[in-house]
Formats: sequence, structure tokens, C-alpha cells
Amino acid sequence: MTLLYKADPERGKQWTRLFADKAPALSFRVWPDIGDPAAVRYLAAWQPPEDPARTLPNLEVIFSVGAGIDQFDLSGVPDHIAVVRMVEPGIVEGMVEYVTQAVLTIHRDLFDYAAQQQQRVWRELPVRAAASRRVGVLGLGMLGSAVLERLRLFGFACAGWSRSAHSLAGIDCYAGAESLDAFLARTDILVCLLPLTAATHGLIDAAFLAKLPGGASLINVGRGPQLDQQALLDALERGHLANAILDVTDPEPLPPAHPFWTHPRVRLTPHIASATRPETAVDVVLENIRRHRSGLPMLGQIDRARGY
Ligand code: NDP
Ligand code: OXD
Repeated sequence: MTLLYKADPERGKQWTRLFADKAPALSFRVWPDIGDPAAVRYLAAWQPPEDPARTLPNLEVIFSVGAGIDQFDLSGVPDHIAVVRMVEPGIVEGMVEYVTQAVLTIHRDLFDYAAQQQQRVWRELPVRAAASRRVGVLGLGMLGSAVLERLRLFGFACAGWSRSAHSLAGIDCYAGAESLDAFLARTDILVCLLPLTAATHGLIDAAFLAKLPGGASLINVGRGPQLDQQALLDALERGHLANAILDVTDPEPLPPAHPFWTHPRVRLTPHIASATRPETAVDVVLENIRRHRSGLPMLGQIDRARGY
């Protein structure tokens, strides 16, 4: 029984060492050295090969090496092959760090201080109490809920929005399309941590941004196509939005002439908010293989109809 890895080759070397150490009996191979294709039961990939069921006739499970699975073309993956996203503590830690720094950057006026520094201006701005700053997170899954739990400790007024109803201590939870307007109206710093699906593609458009209070800011760590980038530029231009911190864009990278590169109110990072950490991911993949062999539900198995 083989587990085949098909993603970044450098990380592949780490995965190889870790699997050799933690599961020496498992045959672990790195694409394109697949050995006997019929022996491959598990695939850990960022992008599966084209027509995976034909290339790997006995494939049972595809593990995404990332938290998202939107990069997979599932139309070519038959239903009997389970698809599992990465649910591991390293990704969560990285995302909590990134979003915390982004929220604090906005909360403590670092965009304004950067502009002042350019002009050699030494001037204090009034400090707002965290309790008066309303943070709202789109998505209350593995990442959104962890981010909110941490932000709550700073004293921010925290809320989250999801598809189904949730209950989280100290967080105002909103659910479903009918509650979106109320959620947006109470949000000063909006964080997007939604998966990319048909329902979230283009969700953050001009009408959506207009529902945020004047002076609100956006942090997008979900996926680039969830945001209408021109609508964001327009909202910043009009002064309706104050700042944006974007870790994901569409396309990635943006073309050199894109206005985001030089916009004083936009901070860009190259999709680095968080990444799977092989040391912890390997344990989760091994646990999922054990579960799968015993007929138990796997951690992070996606619902194909829902798209995440
Ligand atoms: P989860 O699947 O655990 O959570 C997704 C959340 O989004 C759930 O709360 C879900 O609601 C909610 N949701 C999905 N669709 C809708 C909808 N149409 N309307 C309202 N809420 C919706 O995902 P994770 O938290 O693990 O990851 C979220 C995303 O973060 C990933 O898909 C990926 O795109 C992005 N990501 C980005 C990284 C980066 O470096 N920039 C790194 C890792 C992930 P419900 O709870 O009701 O199901
Ligand atoms: C992920 C990502 O989905 O890196 O893990 O964006």
C-alpha cells in the first residue's frame, strides 16, 4: 500500500524523512517516482494528476496538503475517492499569528503612522480601546474560530459568520445569508476566512462592502476570487474603507501594473498567512489512514456537494 506525495519537492523531502521515521512500514513515494500505480491507495497533493482514477486505479483517498481544496478539479474525481482537507495544528497557529498581527496593525493605526513616517511627521493619534473595535470573521471553521478565540483575549468585540449556526463563548455568532447584513453593519475590521466555493466566489463585492460601516477595514486571508478587487479599490478611493491587508489575490501574483502593489492603503503578502507544517501534518495523515482502514470518519473529509 503506497502513499504518494505530489506537491512542493522541497517539502517532499521533509515528508519523506518524517514518514520514514514515524511509519517505516508504509511505502511513501514522491511524484513522479510513483512505483506500481496499482499500489497507490492514498495521494497527498496540492494538485492531483489529471484523471487521477485512471492514473492511479486503486486510489481511495486524496489528501490536500493545504487547508483549502478549491485548487482541485473534482469533476475528474469519481465519488468513491474521498477528498480530505488538511486539518492540523500548525496551519491554525500560523493563521492565528497572521490575523492577529493584521488586526493589531489596523487597530493601532500603523497605516497612518507609516504615512506619517514618509513625511517625517511625529504625531500621536488617539488610541482606541480594543473593546470599542468590532472585529468580524467570515467563516467559523477550524481557522475562523481559532482566530476569534485569540482576538477575544485582546478585548475586541468579536463576531463571526458561518453557513450553519454556531455557539462560541464570548463571540456573537451569525449564521446564513439572512444575518449577513447585520453582521457587516457591526464590523469595523472584517477578516475573510471562508473556503472558495460557488457560494463564496465574488461574495465581497461593491454591495457587500457598502454594508460595512464607513472607515472599516478588510483583511483577506481566504481566497483571492472571493473579493471583487475593483470594488475594493473604489471603496478605498471613496474613503468608505480605510485599509486592506491582502494575503490572497486574483491572480497570484498580481500583474506588475496592478494598483494594489503601490496603494498606500493596501498591504500585500504573497499567500503566506499560514502553511501546513510537515511535522504536525504527517501525524494527521497517519491518523486519517488508520481511521480510513478501520472504516471511521476521517478528520477534514470534505462534503463534495457543499464544496468544502
Ligand atoms: P473550514 O471548512 O473549517 O471552515 C469554513 C467555514 O466557512 C465554516 O464555518 C463554514 O460554515 C463557513 N462557510 C462556508 N461556506 C459558507 C457560506 N456560503 N456562507 C457562510 N459561511 C460559509 O475551513 P478552514 O477554517 O480550515 O479554512 C478556511 C479557508 O482558509 C480555506 O478554505 C482556505 O481558503 C483559507 N486558507 C488560507 C490560507 C492562507 O495562507 N491564506 C491558509 C489556510 C487556509 P459552517 O461552519 O456552517 O460549515
Ligand atoms: C491552504 C493555503 O489552503 O495555503 O492551506 O492557502
